Amino acid sequence: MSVDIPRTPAIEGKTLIHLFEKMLEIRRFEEKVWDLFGRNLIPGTLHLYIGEEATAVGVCANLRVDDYITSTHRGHGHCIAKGARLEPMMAELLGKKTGYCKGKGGSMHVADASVGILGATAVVGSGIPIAVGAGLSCKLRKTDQVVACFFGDGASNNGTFHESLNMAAIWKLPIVFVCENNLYAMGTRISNVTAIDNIARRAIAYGMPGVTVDGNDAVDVFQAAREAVERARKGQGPTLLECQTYRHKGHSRFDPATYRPQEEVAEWMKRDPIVRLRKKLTEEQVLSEEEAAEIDKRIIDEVEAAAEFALGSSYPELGEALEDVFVRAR
Ligand SMILES: Cc1ncc(C[n+]2csc(CCOP(=O)(O)OP(=O)(O)O)c2C)c(N)n1
Ligand SMILES: [Mg+2]
Repeated sequence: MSVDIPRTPAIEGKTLIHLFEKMLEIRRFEEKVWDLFGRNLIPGTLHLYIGEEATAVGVCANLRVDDYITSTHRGHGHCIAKGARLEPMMAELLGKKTGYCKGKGGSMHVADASVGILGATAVVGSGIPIAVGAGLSCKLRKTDQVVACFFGDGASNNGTFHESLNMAAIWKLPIVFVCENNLYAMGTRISNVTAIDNIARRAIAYGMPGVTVDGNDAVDVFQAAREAVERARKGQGPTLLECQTYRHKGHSRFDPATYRPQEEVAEWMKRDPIVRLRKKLTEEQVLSEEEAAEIDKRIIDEVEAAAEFALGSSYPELGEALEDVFVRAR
């Protein structure tokens, strides 16, 4: 089914529906974990991606299963968008044995090598050099795989960002550096720590294209990422893609985010990426209201089933604490 949308004639209806479904999957998953956390069923903390879904989904919709991503402390959305399954995701967050890391990693350490998720990490900026290593591996193995590297505006002031982009550009590595500029690094507003408005301008210094898009518009992100992924796949090197977005919640589950002006929050709430895409889909008759509601209902059921699976799973045994931590030397 093709739809005629200004500026996006090449995007098929089925792709738009895929973007909508994946964003909803992330949103409903995180709403559920917000609830479970409140019931003291999730240890540690959570960094929710609610509000930023269009970025992960728009980028990952251009990737193949054998392409790679690196993720961050705010990684649930990246992992779900790249194809992580809800059941082991949920179980990992609850610290259960059936989780992706057997319950020993938690929210900030989800990985699934079978779909190219090289891992989330709690150390800000540390995924960026890992993406460079993965990109170098793709190049040396002469595959046409691509790496999407997600990181925040805060991470872009870390030394690893500058060193990694420089190296990736010199070696023309197949990487899309995706900066999720949500205006804050914990409680620090970007204008207090970054002298330029658009982080994408930094690409000039490393001799690669830099593109800024509306990170709350899944179609805009999808199109810009498509170009960047194609460049990378053709051996033309990395791109810096800045997606301007906003988290609806605080930095973590413990943060009431009182440092953000109410008017700013209200303004961004009006730009909710899921509401926007749903409106576009129904107005352009790609989906009826009933079909959109049915998709949402199906996803809520899938998330509920994942939660039941996780709640019904066992915790790891104490004796397993050090398993999978060290490799025995031969
Ligand atoms: C190396 C390092 N420094 C500081 C921290 C504490 N910390 C955790 S998240 C965060 C802010 C990150 O901001 P940003 O990169 O913009 O990502 P966002 O949380 O906005 O998605 C900081 C400073 C950390 N985890 N690692
Ligand atoms: Mg940020």
